[in-house]
Amino acid sequence: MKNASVRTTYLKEYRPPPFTIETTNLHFDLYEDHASVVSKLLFKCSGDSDVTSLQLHGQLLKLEKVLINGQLLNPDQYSRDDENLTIPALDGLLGASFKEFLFECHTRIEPQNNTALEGLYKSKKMFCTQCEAEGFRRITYYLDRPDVMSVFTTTVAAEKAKYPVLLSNGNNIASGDVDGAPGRHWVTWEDPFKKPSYLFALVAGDLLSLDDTFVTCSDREIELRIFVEEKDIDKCNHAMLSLKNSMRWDEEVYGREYDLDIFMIVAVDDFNMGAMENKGLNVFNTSCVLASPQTTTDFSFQRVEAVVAHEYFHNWSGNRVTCRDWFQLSLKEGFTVYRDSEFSADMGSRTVKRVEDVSFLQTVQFAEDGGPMAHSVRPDSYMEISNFYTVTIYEKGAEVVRMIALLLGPEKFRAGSDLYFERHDGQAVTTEDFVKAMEDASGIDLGQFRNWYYQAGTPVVSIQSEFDADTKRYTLHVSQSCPDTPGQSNKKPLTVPLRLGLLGSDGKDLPLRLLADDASTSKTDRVLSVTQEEQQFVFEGLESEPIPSLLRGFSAPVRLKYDYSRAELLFLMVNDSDGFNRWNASQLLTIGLIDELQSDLAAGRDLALPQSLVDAYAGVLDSTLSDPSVDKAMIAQLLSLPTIGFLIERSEVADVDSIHLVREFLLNGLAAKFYSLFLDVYTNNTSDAEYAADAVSIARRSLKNLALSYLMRSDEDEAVTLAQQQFVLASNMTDQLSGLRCLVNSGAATAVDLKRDALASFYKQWSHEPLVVDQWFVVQAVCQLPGSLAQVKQLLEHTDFDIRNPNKVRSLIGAFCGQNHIGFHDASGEGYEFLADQVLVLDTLNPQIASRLLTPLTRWRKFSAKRQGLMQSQLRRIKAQEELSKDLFEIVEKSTI
Ligand code: B3K
Ligand code: ZN
Repeated sequence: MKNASVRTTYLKEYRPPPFTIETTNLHFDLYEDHASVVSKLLFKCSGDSDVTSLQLHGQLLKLEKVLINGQLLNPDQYSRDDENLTIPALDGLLGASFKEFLFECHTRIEPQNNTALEGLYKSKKMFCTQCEAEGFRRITYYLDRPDVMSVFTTTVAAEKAKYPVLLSNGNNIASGDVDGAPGRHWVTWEDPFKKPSYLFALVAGDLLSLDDTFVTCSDREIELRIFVEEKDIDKCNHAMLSLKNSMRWDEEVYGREYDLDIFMIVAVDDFNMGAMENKGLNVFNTSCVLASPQTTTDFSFQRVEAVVAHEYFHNWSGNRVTCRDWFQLSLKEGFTVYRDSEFSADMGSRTVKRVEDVSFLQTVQFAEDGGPMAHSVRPDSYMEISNFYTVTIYEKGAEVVRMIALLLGPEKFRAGSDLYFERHDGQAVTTEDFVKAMEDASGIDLGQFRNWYYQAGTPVVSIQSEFDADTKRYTLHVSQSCPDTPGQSNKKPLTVPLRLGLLGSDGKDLPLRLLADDASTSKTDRVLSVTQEEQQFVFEGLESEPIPSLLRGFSAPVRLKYDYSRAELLFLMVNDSDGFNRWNASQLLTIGLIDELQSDLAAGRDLALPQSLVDAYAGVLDSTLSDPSVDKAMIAQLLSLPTIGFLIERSEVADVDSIHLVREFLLNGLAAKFYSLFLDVYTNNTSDAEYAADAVSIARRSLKNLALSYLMRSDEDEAVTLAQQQFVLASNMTDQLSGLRCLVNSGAATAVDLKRDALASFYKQWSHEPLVVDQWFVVQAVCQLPGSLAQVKQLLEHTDFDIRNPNKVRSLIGAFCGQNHIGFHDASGEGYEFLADQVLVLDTLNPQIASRLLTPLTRWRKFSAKRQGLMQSQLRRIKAQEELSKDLFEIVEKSTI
């Protein structure tokens, strides 16, 4: 598309559709060089609409014919452009007072040439679809908007030998051989639930399935089927177990029962994101379904569980109740991420899950909120909706729902979700409808709270404390503000739920008696509602000055400013009854130390390993070695320094080299100081038990492999040997890959040959497993030693690298630019130039992937003037191209100055 013709869509322009589509009847004939699609749509005029023209969405379609009520239209009775088919005078065709009509059109498409992976396309040998958000219009002409919900009947016909499995949404109601076409067969599927076109799906391929059943709370037996290529059939058990756990959890926690008689998942290799919740027929990236101990890391096992749950939960939060328009995307995504994160918390360690989610939010969403693409959870405008599947819509949206749950409490929140599902079942609604249901069911006013949906930017909450020994009163002075973001200034105050406790000198929680309260309260943990720009909370009855534990569990997605002393942080690390805040105290302590060391470095002073960090590590190591019952995943978190990505995000101006240097200094210092303790941790946590993906075993491996990474920082040959042995002897991918990662990142002279051999043997062992090859690319792309860009460029030429496959692009280019900060931000600017080159190539093939890949360049504001200049010049180089996709144009347009 010509850049100049890209239009912005505004929420304020929303109008209800002039027609509904009562029934949608589709017939697909799939061939190797094209697919023909016949669609028959029963349109009804909505309400008292007197619209007489029909405008349908459609892109890249070859139109063969159009009929209205069986009557063939002449080309002069309709018009077409790149985006629409318009029939200007329906009244002329149907008479003035028509109420409904049957629209039929015959189109052709070329799935085999569809590299954008939107609409109907081929992934290896199979046909599949991706229609959210606006992919259905690449299949046939339609009112491709989520507030048009229709009952779909779909027939798929194809060659039987190549495509024995033909699937679509709902129930299989008929099948047979195609008359007069030997070797071809067809299947008809009917979905009884009305749905928008974005939830349509079709799959045709040579697939096997793992089958199981689930008996619902009302005793209905549901057929569960996971379809994969034959070679992967032994890798579906974990996804199946995750699915059954999700189905049970949604019944128990939300009272939601599955509705159709069959639920299917299909795994495909080429997919733009993780998975898609099409009604009754979820399509998944293989990376989010397949799992086996030998080929899949613990991280991916957990991701499979989370994504299976997420897509399953959409059946209610998204499908039964869907979005009125795409500005409401967080209605389904924020709520569903909240649901899946609570599910994962219930399946594993709640505190560790919270730590992981908050770290991700603080690193990635805070960065988005502070950058040129900052937008609110319910945006007001977009150029390309695909660009709005963001961490703000998903993760901040989930935090907003989490705050509602906290403000309402569990019973009222459940009453609110029950009311929401009951009131809006079968409807396409707004975030406002969601909040209203929560208010109506709870009687709690969320008026001011709604600003969380409308205002972009990360609020800052600053707190100062004051103790008066005479009155025994402790006062918290709380203020809040929110920075300006593109197009939004002068933000209003928000309702910020501030969960907190106060610790006495014995480390115990003290009763929290607010001045206005009934003095008999013995609560030691409570949620304050901060609603004003400046506010005070006075606690009474305190014998001595307490230490506050603020924003427990990260009760609101804000930047909290409170001036803790180092001693207070060490005290909270040990004593806070809130596990999340124990971790947070350790992070705050380390961040303060890193800041100081960066100043030392800038001033040319020698760096010294801070004693408080040594003390903190000694305490944590001691607790894990002396008490085998501690949560090892939590210990691993406490022994990990903040990531470079996180440290960049929280810097005013990020000096990547200094951050990297200081971080390496600390890691090496801690590794040397605690070598023998890390060796004990490593040995104690090594096990030859059979692999299990349960929370305890995953935690044990995460701690063991963290210990190994510290050991590798020593110059000891012993450590290199340990990594080498683990790499060779590992019985699971988590351990094997950890061994490989340690060797690849080792600067030890003894490791040079070992790492080359290890990379070669790993590839040889796993070259037949695409998802493992992806990991092999990632390990090399994120290598922290000099020369990684040259290595990445070389790997672009590898036979297994395929720029058309999003997983490969993410594993090599995405991992280098997004995670290898020291490589990507090389002072020469070569990393930036490399990304711009790749994005331009990709934009002609797959615009969604191209625009997403560009994200690291849009973060230019965080860096020094020199780097800003280099990054900007690459963005401008992209913008200077005349024909960019809408996706890429929107990002460069908004992020260049
Ligand atoms: N709803 C899909 C995302 C679709 C993205 C389209 N560009 C997956 C999910 O969030 O569940
Ligand atoms: Zn989702």
